Order: sequence, then C-alpha cells, then structure tokens
Amino acid sequence: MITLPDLPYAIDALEPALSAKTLGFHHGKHHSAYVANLNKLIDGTDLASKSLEDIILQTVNEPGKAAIFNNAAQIWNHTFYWHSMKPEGGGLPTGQLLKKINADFGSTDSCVEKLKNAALTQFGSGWAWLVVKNDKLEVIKTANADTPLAHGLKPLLAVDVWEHAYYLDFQNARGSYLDAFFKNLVNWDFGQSNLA
Ligand code: MN3
Repeated sequence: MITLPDLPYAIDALEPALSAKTLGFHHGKHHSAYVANLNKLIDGTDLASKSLEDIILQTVNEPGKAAIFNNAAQIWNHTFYWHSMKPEGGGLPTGQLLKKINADFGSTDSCVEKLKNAALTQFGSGWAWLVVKNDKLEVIKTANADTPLAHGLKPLLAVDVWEHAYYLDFQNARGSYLDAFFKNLVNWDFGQSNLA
C-alpha cells in the first residue's frame, strides 16, 4: 500500500510562478491518481508489501508489468519533482554541487541551458533530469513515466514537462514555464543533498 506524500510546502507557496490551481490539480488529481491506480494494480499481489523503489526496480522492462511500472515511477518522479522546487527558489547552487557543476558543465548557466534544452526538446510527455552517471553530472530526458532510478542513475533534480505541469498557468508555452522554474523555483539545496 503506497500513500500520497504531502507537498513539502503550502499549495499556494510557489505563487506567482506556479499557481495553487496548478498544484491543486497536479498533486491532488494527477499524483493522487497514480497512487490510487498503483494500489489497485498491486492489491493482493506480492508487490503490495514492497517499497515504491522496489516496485519500480522489479517491474521495469517486465512483460505485462508496464501499467504497474508507469504508475509507480510517476509517483516517485512527482515526489522528487515537488522537492526539486521551493518557494523563492532559483539563484545559484552552492557548495559541492556548485563545484561539480562548474567542473562538468563549465558554469551554472551552461547547466541550466542544457536542462532547459532537454526539457524543451522532450517530444510529448516526460521529464528532464540532472543526474550523476559514473561520478559525472549529466543532463538527461526521459519519456512518459520513465525514471533515472530504473537505469542505475542517481537523480539530483527533476523537471516535469508533461503538459499538466504547466498548462493552466502557461498554456502551451513550455519555455516560459522552464524560465520560471529556473528563475524562481529550482531548489539547488535539494540537488546538493542528493549529491551528498
Ligand atoms: Mn506531472
């Protein structure tokens, strides 16, 4: 039995960059629906007693398990995404994360540019991620529910680019949502804590 985690801040805490209406639908309807769907799918199976991470790792690329994987991965991705933002976020990373970004991308601007580009060029629904791969920072994108967790990568930050993440506030302007995300919302401290 998997439960829906609370948002790590108030529903209106990301305004004006992201509205309470967007967070209300995104957390209260979309994220919540993935939890309800997953619990229905695993009820009475041996997955019912497993952690969310174990469910993801045990169903990735398993024939007949795509619906379970998709719902489980979306639950995990969304929880990670909520923490990838914070009220009055943005600014610059600090500490070890800043050092690593400078070493692997040259500058924070270049890292953000790569993240925005990955997010913009993800065709259809999906995610852009800052991850650690073989001890180096990389930017990747994943389609639909796919998650770095299922590929042995260590995620540091996530950007949801499903239309439901931004449509109420930005309509089809994914680029404007991404500008707001990196200017006002991104939680570099969360990235740093995942790196540590
Ligand atoms: Mn979403």
